[in-house]
Amino acid sequence: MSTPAQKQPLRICHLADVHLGYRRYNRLAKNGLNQRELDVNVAFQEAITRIISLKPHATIIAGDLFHSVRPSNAVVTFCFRQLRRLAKETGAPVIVVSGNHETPKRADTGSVLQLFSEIENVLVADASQETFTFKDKGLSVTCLPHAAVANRELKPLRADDRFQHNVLVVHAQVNEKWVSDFGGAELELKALSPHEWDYIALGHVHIQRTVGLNAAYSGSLEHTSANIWGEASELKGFLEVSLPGGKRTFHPLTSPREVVVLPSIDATDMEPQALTQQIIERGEGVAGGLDGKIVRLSIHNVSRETYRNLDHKELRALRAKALNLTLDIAFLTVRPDVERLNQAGKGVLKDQLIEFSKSWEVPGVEQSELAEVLSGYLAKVEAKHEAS
Ligand SMILES: [Mn+2]
Repeated sequence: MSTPAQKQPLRICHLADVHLGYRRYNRLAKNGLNQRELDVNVAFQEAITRIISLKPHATIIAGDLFHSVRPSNAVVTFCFRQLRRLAKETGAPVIVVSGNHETPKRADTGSVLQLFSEIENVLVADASQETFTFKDKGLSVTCLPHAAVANRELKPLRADDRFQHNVLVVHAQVNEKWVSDFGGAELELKALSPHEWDYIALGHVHIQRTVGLNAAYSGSLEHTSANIWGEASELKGFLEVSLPGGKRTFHPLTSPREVVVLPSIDATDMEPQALTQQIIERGEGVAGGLDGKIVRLSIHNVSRETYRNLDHKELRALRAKALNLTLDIAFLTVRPDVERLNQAGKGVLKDQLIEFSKSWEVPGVEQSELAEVLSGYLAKVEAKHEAS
């Protein structure tokens, strides 16, 4: 006789895409770590502390806990201590599912995540479809790590009726919307039998989004996407999910570094000095100051000459204030006068040149002689141009 499912409500914390070990820009923190790597650690630590204070019945990490297959010893140690703290202080299971970033290409490399399964109450699904059950909570959690989805090794997805709460965890790009990272396995929501589950915890998309009625991405904990600018205004955090019912509360973090996209500048006909001034005004106009932020400013239609003559010393001083200031310069590709000459065609240009030369007076030189000399030069230039 099977044990009847216990009728108790549960609260689950769902986070994903932590990307521990992510590094960008060449700023170092006081302890020698890359500043952005440290930022990601701080965000993870904040998330763990806040989850502990919520006392959930389980925590799910839906993939990309690490940014790479072989994270540094330092960040593995940091992660080990944070997961041990979470498992110990919540006294509840922590389920870790592998994402595309930490999944090795070759199975014999082994996953770094297996190490954490040595912590009491931490369960890891790194390579294949697995189901973890918790009788005392009436909870069954089925996990689809990246490798299981990418290898198309999906077993039939069915909820287990002996448990009151059935949760599915998947690291994949579900439907084509909101692509924020490459290398994810692609799936349609209907392939996950969504009606079977009380909740589907998704990882891979770095912004918090709901997919269908009972599935959601919690988003990343910091700005670690391939295109951080496109997601600059999105809050970073984790979800708290109540079962049954699947009511979700998003808990935004306070620690993630601010990413700012400034209004672009059209530099057409702008003198170097004026352009330098406008870049500085834009930079200093950032609400709350530029200090420590990650900022992008796009400038269109800049001629190479104007760019060379910008006040680079002043711009370096401006850049030093931000953690990173990216000037995205789109150079003018075609100079209008060259274009006009090209359109004119050879014969036309020669006629125009000779016509124009009639207004010149060169002492001791006949008009016809001048026309001949000019035609000769033009022929030489054209021959050189065709040879190149
Ligand atoms: Mn990711």
